[in-house]
Amino acid sequence: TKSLRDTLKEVIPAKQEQLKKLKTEHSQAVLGEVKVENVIGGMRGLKAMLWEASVLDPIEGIRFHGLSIPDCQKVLPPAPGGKEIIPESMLWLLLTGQVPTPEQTAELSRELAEKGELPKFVEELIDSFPKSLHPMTQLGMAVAALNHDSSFQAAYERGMKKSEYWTHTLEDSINLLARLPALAARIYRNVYKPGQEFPAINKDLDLVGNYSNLLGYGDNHSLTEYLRLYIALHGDHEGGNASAHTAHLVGSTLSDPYLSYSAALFALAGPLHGLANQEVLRWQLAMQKELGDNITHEQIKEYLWKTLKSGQVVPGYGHGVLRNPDPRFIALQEFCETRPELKSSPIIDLVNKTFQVAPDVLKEHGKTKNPYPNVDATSGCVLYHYGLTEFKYYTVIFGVSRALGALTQLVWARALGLPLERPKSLSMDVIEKLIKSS
Ligand code: CMX
Repeated sequence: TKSLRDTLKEVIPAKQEQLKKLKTEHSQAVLGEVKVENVIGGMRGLKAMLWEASVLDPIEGIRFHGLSIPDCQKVLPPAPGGKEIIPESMLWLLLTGQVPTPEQTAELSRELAEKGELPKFVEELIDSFPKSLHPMTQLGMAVAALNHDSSFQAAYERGMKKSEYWTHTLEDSINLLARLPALAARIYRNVYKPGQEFPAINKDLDLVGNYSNLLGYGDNHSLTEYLRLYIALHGDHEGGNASAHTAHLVGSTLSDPYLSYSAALFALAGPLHGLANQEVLRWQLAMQKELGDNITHEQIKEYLWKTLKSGQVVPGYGHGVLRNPDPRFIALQEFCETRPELKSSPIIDLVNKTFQVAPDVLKEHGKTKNPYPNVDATSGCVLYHYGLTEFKYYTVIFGVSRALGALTQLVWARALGLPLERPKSLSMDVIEKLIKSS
């Protein structure tokens, strides 16, 4: 079977050629216009980044190299004994644009497991953090510290050729992905289950199999399968979202993948982005507490209005690009449908009921461009049902996942020789001048 590296070596030249052609033949072609609303509106809608692995359609949702989520669920190999997509097969697809065989997937799982141990000083660093330090802060700091062993940085210091950038970026990316489960699980154990013995990494298990084991949930097959699906699905959501964009920006300075992804994690830690799944759960539990059992649609509607009238957003609803229910939300809902224990779960029931009411309320409220749920509307609630109730930790799981897409792009950005990112900024005075003179 062909290795990941050899597959990449094969697919990179065609992409380099494609970029060269765009540069030489079409560099002056117009892709859109820049309006004042783009500049003052967080660059929404501005087509300004190259991102290879996935493209987000406002109506259809995400496609990974052209494959929709249901397509991926059909063709990407699961873990042995499992049914759900796993991060390894998603990573292979994101990196190469090809669907891996089960053997290639298993080989990648093994490589990740073999590289999964943490350096001693990183273990000690994590152990030294106060338990009260937010798990995302811990994750970002520990990922940055892994750059101690960066292959990219060492090769850069030695004076590597530009054509070697991508191989060292890949090397670091694989090492980082391999170490994320032990790193993220250590944070969980230290903060929430101190004093328990850490199991060793099992070389025969897939990445999430090991992650679940290290977290202490290895014997919960349903939760492990859910984590596989969730982490694979969440891996990439094109380039403009704050975490992916941050990794891309920082990587464009030739910071190594550890530093680039560490920066991305701090963008993910914001409540409008990755922290939303924790916010959703907090909000749904508060609703449950206030309204008690057998909540009616009418009561949820009132609760939604109360949230909106107090000036807060409804967490888990709306999106910067999507204008339809998020297909990742739908995929997680379908997962819940297949599991009797989730079908009868009060918190999942509340998520479903909220979904039946919230879009109409948000439409009537009239502010958000997208009144439908995003993936976070349910992701944390499933974890909660399975007993992973420490919701400050949820963004860390998102952080393990988003590494797939952000690191893939770093490999492609270096393989394609993309330059330092440096958009032009304008002051309001200059904008007014430009308007007057146009
Ligand atoms: N509830 C109430 N109001 C909302 C809303 C929601 N769920 N979503 C958007 N709005 C409001 C915005 O706050 C904005 O109001 P102002 O004009 O007063 O500033 C207005 O509607 C227009 O916003 P928009 O263009 O529809 O949405 P944005 O692209 O600005 O923001 C997002 C997108 C996700 C930050 C926003 O919808 C939101 O805050 N949602 C709740 C938090 C959430 O679920 N985040 C997770 C997103 C997925 C992820 O990145 O992980």
